[in-house]
Amino acid sequence: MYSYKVTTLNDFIIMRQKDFPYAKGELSSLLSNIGTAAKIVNKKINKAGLVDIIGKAGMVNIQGENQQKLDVFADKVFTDALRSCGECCGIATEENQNEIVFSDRIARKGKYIVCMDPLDGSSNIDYNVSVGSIFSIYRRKTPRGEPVKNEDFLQKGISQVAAVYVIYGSSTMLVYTTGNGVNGFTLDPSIGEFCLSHPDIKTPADGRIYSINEGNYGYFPQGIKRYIKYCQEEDTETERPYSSRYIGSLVSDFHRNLIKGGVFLYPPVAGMPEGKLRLVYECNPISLIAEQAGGAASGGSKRILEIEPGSLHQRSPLYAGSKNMVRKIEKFLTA
Ligand code: AHM
Ligand code: MG
Repeated sequence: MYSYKVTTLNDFIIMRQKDFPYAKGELSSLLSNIGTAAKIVNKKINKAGLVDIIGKAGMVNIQGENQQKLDVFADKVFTDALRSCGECCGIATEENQNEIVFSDRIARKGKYIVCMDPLDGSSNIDYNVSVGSIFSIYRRKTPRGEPVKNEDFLQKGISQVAAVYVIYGSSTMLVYTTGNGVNGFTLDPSIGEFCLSHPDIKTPADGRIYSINEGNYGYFPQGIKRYIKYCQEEDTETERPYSSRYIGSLVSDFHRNLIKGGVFLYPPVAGMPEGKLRLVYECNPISLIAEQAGGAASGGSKRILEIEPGSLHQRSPLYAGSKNMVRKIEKFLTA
């Protein structure tokens, strides 16, 4: 039943500012700007099929992938929002080879940098399947006033001050952490506000869902092949066989498992020895949210958040979700 006492994203962000007594509200303002831009992207996604926004944009991004019109749209909306909010001095995005350093007077003094995948799962857009947006926020390292450098964007995931994802699903949700637990907000289209719907999300330590593109089975490391067989075996005590669920949109697959319990896997595959997902703007923010919800995230042999990025678009295998499932995968990989 809908309660009329709603806590909007902005109310919540302001309430939580008390957790950071020395902060001056810049991060709050940045998060709130991401929320507003997400509403604009959401509106467009909702109209896909009716307006000229589905299909290829006719350009190829740095990953060599065909950009979709919505990729380009979402990238522009979030870039413009971050450029103009005054708190962000530069961004890295899946759609650009190099970081973008904001040069105007106010942005130059911004405290934060943002790494983002503006529209994740874009191969699903044309078919009305859920997609998402992912953000990883860091404090700048270069002194304020000076243009930020590549090193500012190559910080370990552990240094993130906040991580956010937006899921454009059967409803639209924004989930974020500032290192103090994870909270989820559902967009109420009737008032145009993200409202607190999933306070203090905790993911089950054990789950019964494994999410992986099994079409690539032949290429998986032996440990992952053995883990999949383990998931499929019958065992009453551990309630196996587990269920296999794979949408092909990281945010959606991860979000379902976060709430229900489960694990998302993207291991190395043919032609992609480090897997497909990008460390800086996909694996790191998802991993911070997983850990803050009591789950875990591993690259196989190392905690994702402790990997030192060498380049902006570097890839990493990702095993993220319920803690005991992630630990089990690590054991299979080292056995
Ligand atoms: P994208 O950032 O180009 O959209 O690619 C990332 C997506 C993830 O959302 C998803 O987990 C993965 O690619 C699916 O890949 P595959 O089709 O190989 O299973
Ligand atoms: Mg992506």
